[in-house]
Amino acid sequence: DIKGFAFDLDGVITDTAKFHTVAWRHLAEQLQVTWTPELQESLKGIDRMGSLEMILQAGGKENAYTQAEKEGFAAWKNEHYVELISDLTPDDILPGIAAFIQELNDKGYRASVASASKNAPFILDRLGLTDSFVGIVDPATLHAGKPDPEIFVRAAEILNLPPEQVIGLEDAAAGIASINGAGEVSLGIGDATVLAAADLNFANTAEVTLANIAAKLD
Ligand code: B16
Ligand code: MG
Repeated sequence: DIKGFAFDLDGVITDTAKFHTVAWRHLAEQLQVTWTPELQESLKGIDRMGSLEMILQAGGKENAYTQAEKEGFAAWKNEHYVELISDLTPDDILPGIAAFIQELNDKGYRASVASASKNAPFILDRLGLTDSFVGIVDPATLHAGKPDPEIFVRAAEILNLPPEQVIGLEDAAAGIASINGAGEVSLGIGDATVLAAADLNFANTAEVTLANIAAKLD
């Protein structure tokens, strides 16, 4: 029986991807790396330094900068990003997700957050959701980010549940791979061809309810 839910943040609880895109794209332009929709999609769920490496690689510049320069670029992107997310309010929670989290809280399901974002506590606070979760995995303590299973393994530990009693919710292929590797039930939100590895697929967040999940689990 399912007793808990591990939530990705960006793309599941709120659409911060658009702000990541603005900030990364600005940096890419400064570095003369061409921005493409494929590059944009591939950054979903990937941690900050990993995202920067993918951008540099896309432009053939993976060996062009020192580690200190790369850390400077990542910090510059994050400053821009934090500026963009500082206006978030509870109205920025994706459709249906506030009601779903309320439903989980009311019915005694436990929920945790498995986000690659070091800004996750700030974002949850802006959205008024901090108290809805048992806990948040601190991505700074991970050995490997998504698609490695570690972050979703830790999210189940926070819930104090075995993985098979946990559903992981994700919008990114890297995240679905992490959930599957952790032995949890994977619920993909978005394009079912991109998220073909998910156990359950939902086209958008508005469809995510306990009743719809139960219907698909049969
Ligand atoms: P930060 P998620 C991920 O969030 C984003 O999808 C990804 O684009 C971003 O690079 C990553 O967080 C790190 O974010 O720079 O704020 O630490 O989807 O795992 O909730
Ligand atoms: Mg995501």
